[in-house]
Amino acid sequence: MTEAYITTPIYYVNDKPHIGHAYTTFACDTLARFWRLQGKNVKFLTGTDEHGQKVEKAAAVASVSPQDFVDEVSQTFRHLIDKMNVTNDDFIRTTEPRHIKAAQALWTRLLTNGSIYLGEYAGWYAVRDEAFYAESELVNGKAPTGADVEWLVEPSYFFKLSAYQDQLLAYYKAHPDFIAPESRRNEVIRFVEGGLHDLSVSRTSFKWGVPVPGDDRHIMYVWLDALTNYMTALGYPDEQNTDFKTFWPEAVHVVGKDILRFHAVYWPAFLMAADLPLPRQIFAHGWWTNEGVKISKSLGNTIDPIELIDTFGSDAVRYFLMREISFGQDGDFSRQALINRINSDLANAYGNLAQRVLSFIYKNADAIVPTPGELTTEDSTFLNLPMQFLPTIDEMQINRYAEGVWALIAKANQYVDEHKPWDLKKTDPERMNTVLYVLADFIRQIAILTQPLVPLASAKILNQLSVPEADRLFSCLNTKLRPDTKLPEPMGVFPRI
Ligand code: ME8
Repeated sequence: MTEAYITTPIYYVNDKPHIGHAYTTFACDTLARFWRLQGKNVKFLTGTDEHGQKVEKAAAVASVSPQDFVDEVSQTFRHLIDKMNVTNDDFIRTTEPRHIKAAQALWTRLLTNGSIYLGEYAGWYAVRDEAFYAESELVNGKAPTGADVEWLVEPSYFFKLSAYQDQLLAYYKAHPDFIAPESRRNEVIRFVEGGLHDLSVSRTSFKWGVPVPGDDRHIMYVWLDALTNYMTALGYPDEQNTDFKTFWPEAVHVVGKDILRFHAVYWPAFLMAADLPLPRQIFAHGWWTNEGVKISKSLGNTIDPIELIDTFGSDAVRYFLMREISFGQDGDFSRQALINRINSDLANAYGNLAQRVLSFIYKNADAIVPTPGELTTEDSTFLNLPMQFLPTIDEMQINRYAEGVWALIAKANQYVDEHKPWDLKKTDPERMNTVLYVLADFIRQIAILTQPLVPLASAKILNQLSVPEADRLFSCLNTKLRPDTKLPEPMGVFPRI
């Protein structure tokens, strides 16, 4: 059995989840489900990033301790994944002892082998914002927020990032799939070719973080802390842990394009310095806008995924997000586009196919899978289509997979229209049984294929066809629906909006 390890970014808990978070998590869940159906041994991780100044500030604004604050907001992310019907194997929080241990172990390793050194960080600092600003960010000698700035020098640990330029470039070259899609890979290469500076990896100006081992005036830079989560969940620092040995080299980190640099430059450099294996791939997806406008809290146009799921159901929201844009590209969210997809692809195409065939069988074939007569060449060719489709998601193109499956659904609706079981009922009941059998078995295969994209509805359809749980893997596509199987009363699975 082959292994796969897929991760979402761990989300900041300074604010409530929005559609962008749901998007990445849906994509990872769809891939995790797909790989499991292929028979792979999958581990799927998501979680929350709970340290850093932003969180500390948000807690202060809410007048609660940072720990109480993160305990509460982290729950909203857990609540979201329950609503989304996500199949993660673990949920990590960076405030957990297992993670603090892992982050400190990585730090100690980097310090011991000379990859981290103590130096000084100098920059423009705004006390009001508790933030450093680059010279180029200042506006008329003030912070972009309008706060007064002072030149501040504070002790800081640095990671020797500058030493990894050649090694990183050589690695990208030797592993062309390490960063995907290709356009993003090229951006990263250009960035690294431009030269790398050592990276400040500790802070003394605020407290909410993982203490630096042996020097607790400092806390670890939140990204060094956060990136380690992917290994924590596999048992790191115990490198002999079976999960770590099995899954770590298979890691695929799915991230938004905003945080690609942290994952494709800093993270591999940290791992190289620590002499640890690198993940298999960093995949950066695109950015959603809302009705053409950038999504931001200050514009007040964030989209609440919980509200969408409560209104339309998790399958519909997932399907729309996966189908609407090609994975890697930017996309625009509009409620009307979502409703259009639900009505055309889910209700009219898929739902209608299942409903009209299954209720016809229920009413006109004694609610049992009919026994087919001899299949015509046309029947066999049709019934072989899903099998020949060979489920694959190449280059993470989930939308292409969805298009392929929906093309099969269109063929099935065409087959119903051409073979008109309702007419055959009067003229040729034996032929009607064959046509119904062929359709029922076709729908069984479709429902196996749609499981990663609309998991709840697919399960309902497979239940309505009395397909046992054990017979729902992709390897079961070429088995046959057993004639004479008793079928329950069918129910519609996709309401029209
Ligand atoms: O960056 N379109 O957390 P974060 C698409 N804690 N995806 C979007 C999106 C949008 N408009 N907005 C957000 C962090 N996302 C760090 C990560 S990982 C070790 C630490 C998604 O809460 C996308 O996946 O800001 C993006 O990368 C992520 O949310 C950022 O989440």
